[in-house]
Amino acid sequence: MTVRSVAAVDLGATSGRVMIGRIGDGRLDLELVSRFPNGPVEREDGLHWDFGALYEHVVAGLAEAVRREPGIESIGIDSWAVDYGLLRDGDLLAEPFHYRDARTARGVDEVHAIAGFDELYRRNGLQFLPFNTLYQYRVDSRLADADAALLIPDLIAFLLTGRAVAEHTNASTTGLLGVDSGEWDAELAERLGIPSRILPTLVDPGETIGTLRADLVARIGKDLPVIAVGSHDTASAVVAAPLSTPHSAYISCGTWGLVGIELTEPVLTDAARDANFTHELGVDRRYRFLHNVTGLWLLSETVRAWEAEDGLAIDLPELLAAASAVTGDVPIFDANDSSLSAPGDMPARIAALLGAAAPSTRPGFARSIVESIAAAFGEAVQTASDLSGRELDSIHLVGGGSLNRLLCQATADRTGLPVLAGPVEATALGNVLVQARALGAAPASLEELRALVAATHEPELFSPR
Ligand code: LFR
Repeated sequence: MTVRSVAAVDLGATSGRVMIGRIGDGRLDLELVSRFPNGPVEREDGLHWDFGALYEHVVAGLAEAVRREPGIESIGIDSWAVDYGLLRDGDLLAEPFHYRDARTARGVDEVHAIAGFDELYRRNGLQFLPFNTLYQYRVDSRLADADAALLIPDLIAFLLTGRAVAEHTNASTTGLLGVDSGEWDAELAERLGIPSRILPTLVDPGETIGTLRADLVARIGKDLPVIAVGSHDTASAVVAAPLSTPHSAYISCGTWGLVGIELTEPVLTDAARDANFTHELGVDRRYRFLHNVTGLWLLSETVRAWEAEDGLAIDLPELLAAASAVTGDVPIFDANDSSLSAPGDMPARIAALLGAAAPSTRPGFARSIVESIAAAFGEAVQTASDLSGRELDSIHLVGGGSLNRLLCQATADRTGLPVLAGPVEATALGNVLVQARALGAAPASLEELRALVAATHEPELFSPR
């Protein structure tokens, strides 16, 4: 067997990256080609993504990847979920909105006046998040002009190949996909005033979306196919979470902490709905039965505010080391409090939740944040177990949060379960694995793919204390 290589584009809410993935001869590894910042940008009509800059970074990163590794055989793209661009005759009508934009509140009220949350949950199986795409569509004044709506990875794939499709895992985060059927719920869309013509043909991870447009072949340096992967970043991350038994929970931790288990059948009970547990579609039609916990967003926004105050960069590892050294109990707050979701002065908003108990030092404050995230993780793990009736004996914590040792240990302590941390780049690895499988360069089942991850990326164990 030889080593094969692919390019993975992985766009997160705070940074994006292009990587080369290599697989074969017992190997599975990543080479970082480029990393670029991402985040909300304030425009006249609200919060957006600087999509033009992101797209340029993607194309430049792909060109550099091919320069470094001319043997690359394909491209896969994943990003955060729910956000989209509207097209008319192939042209982007407006810069995509950021899901943290405040306009969605009106969308929620309007949608729920037509179809209540209970009905929505029965149809789409999704937890309530105020930014689910259907709420955004409802208040998008450009919708009437559009002939297609593409989620971010699909939009990039369209710009690269000219083919407009909707990859299944990410499509499930719109709220317009039937949880049982896996097909567009056109009836619901039309009832909500969302023209079903904008919903593109669905494709599954592993299908080839198309090949690069001629001008991009020249710029990137090679004629390459774009292969659909689990284009929702969390779907890709869970592909590469080295779960070895159904009794393992996962936490995919970056900006968000996605806490749950993998199921083959949905659990559409009233209790699951009331606990706000979602059924996002996974690769190979598994369900991610999980709850969104506000993750490292709380820490990164806090650090951003302190840096603005000081006019100086803060060394995160140093801050976390000082936070680890804090002795005694720190107060915790509800990490999912809705006051913490918009960008802005995070320390003041957290202090308002903590009241008089708010730690007065920065290490103490950071410790409160980490412990509060871990407490919310613990609660969600317990709820996942209660709702599914499944006993859980370990937690795989993957993504950027796996580097945060304080968080990993606090999660083990608060759940009483061993936490297996890593891989840190689970999302990019999942992206690579699904491309490799489509190319015949990786095994067929998710279980075998995960075994390969486990063999090549040994997790670090945090035992509960
Ligand atoms: C994680 C993630 C979550 C989704 C949130 C918003 O990056 O994709 O799964 O709920 O971002 O899209």
